Amino acid sequence: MAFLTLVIGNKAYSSWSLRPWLALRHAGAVFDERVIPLRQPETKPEILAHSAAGKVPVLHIDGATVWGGATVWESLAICEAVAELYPAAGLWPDDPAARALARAAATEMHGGFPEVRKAFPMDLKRSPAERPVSEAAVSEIARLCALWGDLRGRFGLGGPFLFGRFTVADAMYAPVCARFDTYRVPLDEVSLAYVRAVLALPAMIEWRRSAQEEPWEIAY
Ligand SMILES: N[C@@H](CCC(=O)N[C@@H](CS)C(=O)NCC(=O)O)C(=O)O
Repeated sequence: MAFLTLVIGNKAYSSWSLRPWLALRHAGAVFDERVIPLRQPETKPEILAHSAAGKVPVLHIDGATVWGGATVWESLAICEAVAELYPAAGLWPDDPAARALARAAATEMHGGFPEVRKAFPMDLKRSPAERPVSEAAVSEIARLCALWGDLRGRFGLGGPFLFGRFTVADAMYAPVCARFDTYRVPLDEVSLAYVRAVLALPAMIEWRRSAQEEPWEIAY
């Protein structure tokens, strides 16, 4: 048994679960994974058995560590814990100013973009097809592209991600990249290249493959 267990929802639909899973994979962590299928009669009690917050993802850290055992909920807080558990993975930029912006970008995703999330639910079982962009989502898409373009332009020299190398900020935006791909949302060149880089991550490919093999279907 690994000292970390990540409790997640179905890989096809649980965008919040994907984020810390990517961070753990990027860190090279060995962890157990427990999938709780969403929207089933037993979903809520099963999740509540892991976290009183009643949402996945949840990370259990074994008591035999210096952490003395902990259960962490909320995707961004879990990513933070992974960054602390695996400092060598460089899950935040080294430069303090860049790190502050990476945290701001990650937090903006954690608390924002409700229209994009509503209009384009993550569905990794769906064949890619264009979906009209709702008026409400237009300004959020423009903000996403502007943010990505700004960060890539200022910090992206060392690699294809927002701060060059992969960081928690990319983990947080990965589901948006998947949504933009599934619904063929028109993007500028820089944003499209960024989406492609995220989707080409081996961990992302692995997650998508597992998602497509899952038996559960949810019709959004
Ligand atoms: N703010 C939370 C959101 C978590 C969330 O909404 N998770 C969904 C699955 S993607 C969930 O647990 N749904 C089950 C339910 O509400 O019963 C986070 O960042 O982890």
